[in-house]
Amino acid sequence: MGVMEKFRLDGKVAWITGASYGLGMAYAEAYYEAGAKIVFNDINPEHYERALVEYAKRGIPVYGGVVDVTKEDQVQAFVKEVEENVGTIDILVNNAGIIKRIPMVDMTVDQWNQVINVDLTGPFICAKAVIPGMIKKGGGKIINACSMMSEVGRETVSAYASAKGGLKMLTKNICSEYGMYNIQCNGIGPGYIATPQTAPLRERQEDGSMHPFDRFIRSKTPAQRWGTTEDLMGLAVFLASEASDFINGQIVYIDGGILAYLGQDPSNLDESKFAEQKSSESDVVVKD
Ligand code: NAP
Ligand code: GCO
Repeated sequence: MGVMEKFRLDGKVAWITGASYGLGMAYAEAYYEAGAKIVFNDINPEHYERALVEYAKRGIPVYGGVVDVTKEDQVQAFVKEVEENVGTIDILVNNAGIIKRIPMVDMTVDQWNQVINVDLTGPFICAKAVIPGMIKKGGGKIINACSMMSEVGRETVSAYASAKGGLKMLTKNICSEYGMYNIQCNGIGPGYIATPQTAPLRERQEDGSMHPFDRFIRSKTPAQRWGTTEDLMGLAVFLASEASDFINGQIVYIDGGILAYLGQDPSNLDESKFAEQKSSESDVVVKD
């Protein structure tokens, strides 16, 4: 097999959770281009229906369902349905996630639990559901949506960082426990990417000036820009393909260099150089 063939996903069944827009839809598009059959879910029926229209517009056949990743009965039933109608799931991307930006002392236990349930328990539930099929089939790929917050913290994201830190260790543990079955479990660790999840951090101020956090992130990123969903597609395909068969338990950071860089004084940035980085068109269409 030629080396580029190793990056193909022909005939593989790829399930990307929470892929109605944002990073999940970008992963689905990349996997389709690489030859995979696409399966996705979303918790919100309206977003799910709008995503079906968007996938059709892009010419991407999908199999999907309205499934809450925190509900094991829904997940187990969905995986059984996919196995009957599409085939055994070869690739699982635990992409679905939420964030609540609340100072820790003001956060309720319910708010904390909501974030932990989606961002950490959800990936556990989904991986638990697909691993038996992967073992029967002789192997598989599990890719967890980790984050800069799997490594560092910041104000107001205590639950999210705790979940993403836990997801880093869940990634290493699935690697440890199921690597013997030719299952590779790795994490993709995006930096700051322009999607609906980060839109509040990029909105222009009333006077048209940059959001302070936008200026901060650009001062911490050597490329002085936010990532785009397209930036992540190549790594997502690599981690889902045979090209990464001997990589296991790793979190691969794709952050434009943030984790390597001390950063510069935000006031040094020439604001005139920067247009507001908006989420992609499909994000806006699906996530009203
Ligand atoms: P996003 O725009 O907020 O999209 C999240 C997706 O997950 C939405 O489709 C959402 O559906 C779905 N979802 C939420 N809760 C769910 C549940 N219980 N069951 C099923 N689906 C659910 O997020 P994103 O920016 O694309 O990020 C995707 C993943 O990458 C997340 O895990 C995020 O933490 C991680 N990440 C993002 C960045 C970034 O800068 N954007 C960086 C690092 C890591 P609804 O909208 O219908 O609720
Ligand atoms: C935040 C952001 C981040 C990004 C991402 C960074 O509020 O700090 O939402 O958490 O989503 O996780 O890698």
